[in-house]
Order: sequence, then structure tokens, then C-alpha cells
Amino acid sequence: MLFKIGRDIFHRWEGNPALTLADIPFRCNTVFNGTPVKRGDEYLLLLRIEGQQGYSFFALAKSRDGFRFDVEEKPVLLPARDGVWGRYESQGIEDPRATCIDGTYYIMYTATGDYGHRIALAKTDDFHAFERVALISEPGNKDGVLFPEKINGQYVRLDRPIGLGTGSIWISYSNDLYSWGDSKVLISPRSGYWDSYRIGASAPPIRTKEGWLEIYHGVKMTSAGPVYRAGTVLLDLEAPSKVVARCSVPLLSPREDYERVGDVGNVVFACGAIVEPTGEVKMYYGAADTCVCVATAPLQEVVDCTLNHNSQN
Ligand code: BMA
Repeated sequence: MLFKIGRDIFHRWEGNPALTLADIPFRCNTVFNGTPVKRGDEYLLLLRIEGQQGYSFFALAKSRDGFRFDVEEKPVLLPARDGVWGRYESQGIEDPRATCIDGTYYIMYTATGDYGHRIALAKTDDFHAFERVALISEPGNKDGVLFPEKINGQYVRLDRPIGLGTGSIWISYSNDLYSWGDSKVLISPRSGYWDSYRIGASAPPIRTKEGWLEIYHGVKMTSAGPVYRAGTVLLDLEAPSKVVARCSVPLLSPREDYERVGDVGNVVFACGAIVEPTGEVKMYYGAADTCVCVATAPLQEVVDCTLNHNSQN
């Protein structure tokens, strides 16, 4: 018997993968983990490209419908090669996450260097000229995402200090985006679940009436290696260090060949989402560290699923 039930809450765009190596107008190794913004009628996707040298940098793609993108001729942000930033970006810049606050786009990304991974913050108005703001963590931290508004007068971010080796999602606060503190653990890997090995924030949080919706990635370790899936947690709107609900099941799991096979197989890894006026969420994710894909779901369905399958073990 053929079962037609959808296996995931998110529905893959039938044109996936949206971007592959064939769409990049210069030589490189892979394209993946892009972060989206919508400006008027235009969609921008800041892409992570891994060059043939082996390190990553960012390029820009544009679209009118959020699905079909054209990639610009030249990269828009390369790793710094001198000064303080050069020291900490010597192995590349990775996994950008864009958040718009008061008309300025802030990009949290991973600066990768000889000392490890640090969270870096840059800002831009046009996605061509970027100003590096600050390195905002010590090594051993990545997956930084900035909330899209101040909460009780403070900027808020999620991140993933690796701690004892597994890594939990933490929350921190700042008055000025430079100095961060009041850090608390938010959620940890759940033994026996799809996110039992490692977790990290994926998309900048989305405001809903039920709370801040965070799409995060969870990893299960298997005898064949890690499997990266996307899941959700809802955080209190006024006190985001309080978890309202954490979905027991993932909302997207690697199943298609382009998610199963690539430089790193069995990976779906979101770096952002757009909520349309219709209530549809478009989630942008890297698949198998080798291409960029889009999946959609009604926002309310994602929230309801998180509330109805709450398990905070
Ligand atoms: C994570 C990050 C991502 C990558 C994923 C799967 O740790 O490095 O950039 O997509 O692993 O390899």
C-alpha cells in the first residue's frame, strides 16, 4: 500500500534545490546555508559559498518570488586578511544570519580561525557594503542569531557555546550589541530524541502571539555519522529565557537525495525564514552542505505543532 501522508510539517519546494553549484557565476566548491531577507517585493539571500581553496565567504542572490534566485557575479564579503579580524577569520566566514532592526541589517556569522569558532557581528544597509561591528564571543561559540527587536530595552541573542562538548542553546543580552552578558542556558540536547547529540539556533526568532518561534537544528549521532534536522521551540515574548514549548518531533528531516548526498550527507540546516503576509513561512536551508533549498509551511501550523507536541525533557 502506498502512503501519501507528508512526512514533514514543512513542504519542500518542487523546484528544489533552489541553488546549486551550477547557479554560481564563478568557480567554487559548494553553496549552502543562506540567510534570507525580504525588502519590498525583492528577496535577498546572503549565501555561504565554500571556495575551491576550502574556506567560506558570502555572496548575494536576488529573487522576485522567493524561490528562483540569481546570484551576483562577485562575492560580497570575504574573510578579513589582516588586523584583528584577519586573525580570527583566517579559515573563513560561515553561516550568516540576517536580522533587520530599525532599517539596518545585522549579520551574525561564524568567524573561523586558528583559535576556533567565534561569533562575529557585521551590519549593512544594502548587502554590498558591510561594516564589521565586533567579535562578540570567545572561541567555542557559533550559531549566533539576533532577535528582530529589543526586549525590555535590550538586544537579545541566542548562541551555542560548545561547553562540555555537546552544546546547548544559550540566551544573552546586551545594551549596545558589543558587550553581552546575563547568559543562561535555554535548551539542551534531549536524550532519546532526534536532537540528542547537539543543538544550535538556526533562524533569527519569529514573533508570534504564542511566543518567539525559534527554528533550531538538532543532531542525532548514528553509526554512519550525524543526522541534522530542523525543529522548533517557543520562547516567552517578554521573558525569552522562559521556554513555552519545545516540539518533540522535527519539522524537516533529510529525505531527498540532495539532502542525503553531498559534502556532508544527511543535513538540513536552516539559516533563516521569511513570514509572508499570507501567514506562510518560507524556510531557507542548506542541504548536505552542497546546495540551498526552500521549504514552506503555514506559520500557525508550525506554532500549533510545537504547542501540541511539547516535550521539554
Ligand atoms: C555545523 C555547521 C554548518 C554545517 C553543519 C553540517 O556544525 O558547521 O555550517 O552545515 O555543521 O555539516
